[in-house]
Formats: sequence, structure tokens, C-alpha cells
Amino acid sequence: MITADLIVQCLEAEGVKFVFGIPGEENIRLIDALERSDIRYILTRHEQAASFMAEIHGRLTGAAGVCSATLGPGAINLQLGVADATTNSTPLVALTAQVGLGRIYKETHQVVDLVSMFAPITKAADLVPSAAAVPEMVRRAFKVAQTERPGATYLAVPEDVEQAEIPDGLAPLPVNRVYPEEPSPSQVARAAQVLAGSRAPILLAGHGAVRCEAGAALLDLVEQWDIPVATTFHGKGVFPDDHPNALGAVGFMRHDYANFGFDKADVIVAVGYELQEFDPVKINPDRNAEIIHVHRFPAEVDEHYPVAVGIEGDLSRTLAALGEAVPGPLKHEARTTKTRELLAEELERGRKDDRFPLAPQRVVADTREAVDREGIVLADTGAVKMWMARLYPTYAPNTCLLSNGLSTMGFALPGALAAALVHPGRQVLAVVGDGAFLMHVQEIETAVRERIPLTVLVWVDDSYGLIEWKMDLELGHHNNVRFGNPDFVKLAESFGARGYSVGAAGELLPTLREALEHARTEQGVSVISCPVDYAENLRLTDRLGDLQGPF
Ligand SMILES: Cc1ncc(C[n+]2csc(CCOP(=O)(O)OP(=O)(O)O)c2C)c(N)n1
Repeated sequence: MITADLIVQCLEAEGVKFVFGIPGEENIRLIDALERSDIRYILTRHEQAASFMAEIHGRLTGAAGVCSATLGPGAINLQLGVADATTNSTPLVALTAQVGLGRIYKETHQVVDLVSMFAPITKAADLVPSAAAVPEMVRRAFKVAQTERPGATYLAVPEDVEQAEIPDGLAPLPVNRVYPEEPSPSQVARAAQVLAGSRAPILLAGHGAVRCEAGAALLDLVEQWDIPVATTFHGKGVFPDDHPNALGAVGFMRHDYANFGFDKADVIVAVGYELQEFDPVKINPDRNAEIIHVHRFPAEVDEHYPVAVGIEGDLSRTLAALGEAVPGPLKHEARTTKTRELLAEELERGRKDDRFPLAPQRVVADTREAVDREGIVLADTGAVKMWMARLYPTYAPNTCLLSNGLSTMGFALPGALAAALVHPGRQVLAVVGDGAFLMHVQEIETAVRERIPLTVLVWVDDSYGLIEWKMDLELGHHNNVRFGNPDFVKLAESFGARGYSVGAAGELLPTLREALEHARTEQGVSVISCPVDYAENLRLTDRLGDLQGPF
């Protein structure tokens, strides 16, 4: 046995089902050892796509997704998804080759200091110095990646270490889990005191609430207290948007409907909120709301996030303890009704809007119509994310996935492949701008080859739309954002996939349904190109600017 075999044994012991990546000369033995295991190696067409696949795998399972690359250029290509995972609190383990220990100390072909390059974008980055270190180092990489607050970890395996014969007796270490603590009764009592003096409390559910599966406890507490609940973009779905207490999502660049719920709030109960999700200045600009911070770890310091009480521990048990300490219902002046009406009206107007190119609201409404409650939508970064995040009603956690920590373009298409592997049988839809689509269009080949069902809805505006929007807003004009596009139907067909082009508003919904059905019944791969009318972008920001609260 050589080190490569031991690494694979350790991955199996961690429960790894997939490794995403591209091999290189320096890790062929690892790839070969994977082939002899029960782990499925998904060969991708870009290492960056492999890192996004591992990230979405980690996001949906809570267990680290694994991506792999060769040394130097391959490893560097993994970095965007690795950084995205860390900033999006998602467990991921990146494994790459490195030049052998026999030459790493000198100027030598393809050497760069990978550990130093990965250190700032991971929770831990290390070089594996010997076969003997493998069981401990792989176990630690997974443990650190998966422990709250989760993120990426990195291991570099030198070529000569990977090939080394291993001494007898080396085996994977047993996997242990880190269990959350019980909330401190004295902190719960302090929180109860703050709530007793509050006239307008509001609840904010963030990404941590999704990861820690606090949805059921959240629902119980909100119904008991009868207070409004907003989610972050990453929290979407942890509280169902069709519940009467749901305000929708906060995080949009302007004062959106849900933000009005915070205008009068004097106490914000923040459950699993991480400040990287969006700047708390958006919900507490005047710093007059006190924060009850409920999470597995202490809050980051921010002047707009004044923590009156921090409770660290299991989120569901903390919410239950708060419910026992404060029976409710609580009085609150913030009203959900007006916010909910505004959201519903905007979506309803969109549903009936027959213009071509399509109104963004129409695309969101039809997407919601085509995807069932458990179906997973991945919305890429751009204006498309803004429309989906604020308007797409979400009913279950992890069914509307966005990148709002690093806000990277390009993750949604490769991520959709991982989502389909994790949840075969569930609908999966990648919703991407035409800019982001061409960043990872090559993974359509991966989907076709590996028979992974994939449906991609491309919002076509021939521009980096979000940047055009921002330039128009702040500069009054735009430049260097417009581009041309290929024929998306022919492009899809050239990969052996189906291509659809939406030519009228009424065509979108039946096309979405047909493509999703093709994915379900035949593991089909489809690309739908849908022209959108981004004149709505400025209209939206103008309208929100004119909206007067509080309500
Ligand atoms: C990898 C990466 N590059 C650049 C950006 C900056 N950026 C954010 S949104 C955006 C435009 C996205 O364009 P497109 O994918 O066409 O979507 P649209 O905004 O038109 O909906 C850009 C360039 C980013 N977030 N990530």
C-alpha cells in the first residue's frame, strides 16, 4: 500500500461519496486509488467548477465536499470555490498535489507556496509531510471544516509522499462528532429581561439557522411569540415565506420591503446570522436596536450590531429555552401585513406581465410556478440574484441557494450538478446571468458525460447587468459592461444537450416544465435562454427609493 491508498481509506472513513476534480501528473496515484474505491470521481472541465461542486455538496449535506487538483495551476484554479466556501460558512476539503519534498525547498518546476496561498481563504492549510501523518491530518481537515463555524480546509500532498510505501498499522482514525452545548440558563434569563422591556421585537434568521436545522424550533417560537421574521439571503426558506409572520429576505442594496420591518424594531433576535451575509447597517442604521445574538459562536464586532445578550449553543434548544422563559405572545409594532402585500402585489403583477423581453418579476413568478416546494434553485450572482433573493418565495431551507458571503459569479451551474448528485429525484434548476453562464458553460459536458440531470435558465441581457445597474445608479451612465452572446440553442446542442430559446412571455413556463421533466425522466440536460428586460432594475430602485415607511 502507498500513501494514496491510505488517503482514500481516510476519505471513505469520513463518508465521502464524491470527489470533484481534474487529475495532474503529480496525483495520478490518488486518482487511480479513488477508482478502486466506492467513491465516485467526477471529472470536471475546470478545477474552479470542481471547487463549486464540492462547496454545494457541503452546503446541502453539512459534510465537507471534497475537490481535488494537481499542484501549481490546478491548485490555484480551485481557490475561488474554496474561498467561497469559507466566506459562505460551508464545509469543504481541498486536496492538491505539491512538488516532492526532495525539491520543494528550491526554485523548481511548477512550485508555488500553495499552503501560504490557501491559508487566508481556509480555516486550516497544511502540507502532509509523511504517510504517517495522513490519518491525523485528514481527520483534522474534516473536523475543522465541519465544526461551527464551518469553512474550507486544505491539504497539499507532495508527489513523493503520495507514492511512498506506507508502514504497517496505519489506518483511518475513528470519526467523532462535535456536539453543541446547551444554552446557558443565565444568558437565557438575561435575554428574557431584554424581551420583557421591548415594544417592537423582530426575528432575523440567518445561514446558521439553516445549517443547524433550527427551522422547526423557529416556527414554534414565532407562532408562540407572534412576531415578524425576516431571513437573510442564505437563510431563505428556513422560515416559510407563505407564513403570515414572514417578512421575506433582507440583504438587497436598497431599503427593500422587508427592511421596513426593522425600522421600528427595538430588539432584534438574530438566530444564526453571520455578519458576512450582509452589513448590519442595513437593518440597524441608527444603532437603536439591541441585539440578542443566538448562535453556536460569539458575534463579530460591529458598531451596528450591539449585542445586548449573546447565547451560544444549540440553536433549536436555545429557541425552545427562550420560548419557555418568555411565553408570549409579544407585543410588536412592526407589521408584516403591508410588507407581505407589497411582495405579493409585485409578484402578481409580474405573473401577468406579457412583455418581451420578459420582466424579471415574470421570470421569478414562472420559475416559482415550475419548481415544486422541495425543488432546489441555485441563483448565480448578478442582477438575477437580486431579483431571486428578494422576490422568489422559498418554503424549505436550502431550496434557494445563493452566494452572499463572497458573492461569486459562476457557482450555480457547477453547483447544480452537485445538488443533483446529493438529491437525485429532486428538481434542480441553475438560474444564471449570461455573464456567469459563460464562465462555466463547459460543465455541460460533465453533466452529459456523467449523466447528471441539469436544467439551466439563462437570463439574457447581453451585459454584466448588475454592474450596469450600479453604474447607472451611481454614475448616471454605464460603460464596459456590454457583450455579445453565442447562439445558446446551438451551443447547448453542440454538447449533446437540449437548447431552448424563449421567444414570448408565455413560452417560459411550459419550457421550464418540459426541461425539468426531461431532467427527471431521462437525466436530461437543458439550457433555456430567456431574454429579460432590465429596464426594470432602475424602476425598482427608484420605486424603493420613493417608498415611505415605517409600516
Ligand atoms: C467571479 C466574479 N467576477 C466578477 C464579479 C463582479 N460582478 C458581480 S455581478 C456581475 C455581473 C453579472 O452579470 P451576469 O452574470 O450577466 O448577470 P446579470 O447581472 O446580468 O443578471 C459582476 C461582473 C463577481 N461577483 N464575481
